[in-house]
Amino acid sequence: MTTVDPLKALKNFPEGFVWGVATSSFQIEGAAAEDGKGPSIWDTFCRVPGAIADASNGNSACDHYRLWESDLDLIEYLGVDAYRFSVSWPRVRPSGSGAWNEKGLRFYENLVDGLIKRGIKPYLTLNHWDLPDALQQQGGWAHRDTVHHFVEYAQGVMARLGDRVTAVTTHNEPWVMATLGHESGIFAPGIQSRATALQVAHHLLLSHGLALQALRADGVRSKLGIVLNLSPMFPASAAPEDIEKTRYEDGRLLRWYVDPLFRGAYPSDVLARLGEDVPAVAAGDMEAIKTPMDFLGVNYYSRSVISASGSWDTKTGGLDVTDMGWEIYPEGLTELLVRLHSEYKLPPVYITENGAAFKDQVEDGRVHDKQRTDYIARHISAMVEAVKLGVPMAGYMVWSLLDNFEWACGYEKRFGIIHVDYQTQTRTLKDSALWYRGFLHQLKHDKAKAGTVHQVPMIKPQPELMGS
Ligand code: IFM
Repeated sequence: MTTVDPLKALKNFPEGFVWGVATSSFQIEGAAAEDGKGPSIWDTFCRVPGAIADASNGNSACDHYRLWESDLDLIEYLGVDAYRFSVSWPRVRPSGSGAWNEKGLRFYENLVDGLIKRGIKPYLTLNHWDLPDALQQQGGWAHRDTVHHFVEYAQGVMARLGDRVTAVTTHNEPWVMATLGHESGIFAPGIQSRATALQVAHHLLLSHGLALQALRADGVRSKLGIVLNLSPMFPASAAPEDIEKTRYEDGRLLRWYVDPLFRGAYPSDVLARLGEDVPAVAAGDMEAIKTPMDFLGVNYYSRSVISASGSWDTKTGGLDVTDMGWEIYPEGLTELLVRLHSEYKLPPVYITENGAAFKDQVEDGRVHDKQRTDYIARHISAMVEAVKLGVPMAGYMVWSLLDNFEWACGYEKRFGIIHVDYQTQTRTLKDSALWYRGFLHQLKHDKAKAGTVHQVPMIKPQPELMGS
């Protein structure tokens, strides 16, 4: 089992390195139609027969809309520096444009104030996929008007919260919204068209750049950036067609986003393969997309192995897999970060998501999720390697604080370091949460002696913090 020596690790961390936990609005809040919230594309998508593995929806989720204060107590108990959460656009502006919903804005204002009161830095994401359904009826992200609605939404939210929020992410994982939402159609809004997906990706990037410009013009002082889901890609074999497909997929996942953000251009090898699917780009768009960012967020879970025939059996790789079927490959995190650092001029980088789903069980009030603890520890080690190799790392956040609605998998997959009983809404800290707490505690406070984190004495769960 890989371990992290926190004191050695500490030496390698830049001043002000931020440790956190992450969630998103649709996955935890519930209260889907309460206090004036409008429907999002995910509320609609959940009604499509067969779209969600367990036929569930986000109506109740983790009931965080009501339980937010005790959830913040849990975050405080973990001893993290930061909490990454997202604002539900249809909760604060139900139709996407037009009237604002004061109750929705107040919810996030209370959340932010509650974090600050507990000494936790708010890291706010504006778009973690839950587009107002009213905007989808007008074409959604495929329509250029949505770009301008997003900029207005960003300005409205930040006019209210910008004086208190440490960092703002415009979009979480644009590749997922574009490709899974509009090309394979397995995510909301369930469209299947490569041309639409590429136009959506362009509009997401454009709205990111324009929002940064507008927020800076408004005097917002929070750090501004975007979050990308990235993974290193390997050809399944040395066959030329596998190598060529890998280059294309790498272009679609990584270079399609990172090149415009840092170089102001889409990758020419990908453009050359798109034929009529090349998106419409107006004069000035690429300059706007290249607007300098204060940080880049990277979500890392696994590697990808690409075969031209489309299928690759993870058993061939010989690596352990998570309950999502994703290979556990921490080295890929180091490889990815080092590659980004050598090919692009990076701002400070956060791992904004990293974690794993496993089949957890509550036994006598405990969840012994050794595999998740190991997963997290090994990925922190991999990040430490990247720090040593000069990558400008600024933070690390575990996905996720709570078990939650895992999109098309519904509630069947559990990513939380805190277990959620969806019948009673009881929270139980898993061993991984206690480990993370112990790790952070030792990292920050135990100056006496170095040792592996697995020697940190287990902290007893505190029942009063764990729901009833
Ligand atoms: O749950 C998701 C999250 O919403 C975005 N990144 C990946 C996670 C795990 O699939």
